[in-house]
Amino acid sequence: MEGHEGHKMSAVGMPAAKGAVPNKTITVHMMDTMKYNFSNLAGIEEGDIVKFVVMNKGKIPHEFGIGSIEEQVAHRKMMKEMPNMKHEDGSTVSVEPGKSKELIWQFIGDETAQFACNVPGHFEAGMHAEVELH
Ligand SMILES: [Cu+2]
Repeated sequence: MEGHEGHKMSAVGMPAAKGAVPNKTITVHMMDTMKYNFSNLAGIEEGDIVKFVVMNKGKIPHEFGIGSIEEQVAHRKMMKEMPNMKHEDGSTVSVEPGKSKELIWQFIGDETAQFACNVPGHFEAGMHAEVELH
């Protein structure tokens, strides 16, 4: 990623610093119907540190990744080229069926943040959600 200073790894923020205290917690259920069910997605604001508790309620693996729309496009392209790759880089968690993981993210910037499952075919089937940062 070019043009970003500091530790900002994405156009929509970065993983929260160690010890940072989340000011919001959002539960995410990942469903085999290719849907995310969020406990509360409204009201994420720039500067928020959000703890996402990501649970896979389905029978197949799913991903929960945070990025700008452009970053998610690039991510999906990579996943298609390396289909067996488990992608975990601070902005994404892969969760096996019945398991859960946490991802703590600090939202920075004013682009649209997109949450996406980039397992091949899932995004296209509707497994994504967007939130405007204000
Ligand atoms: Cu999925």
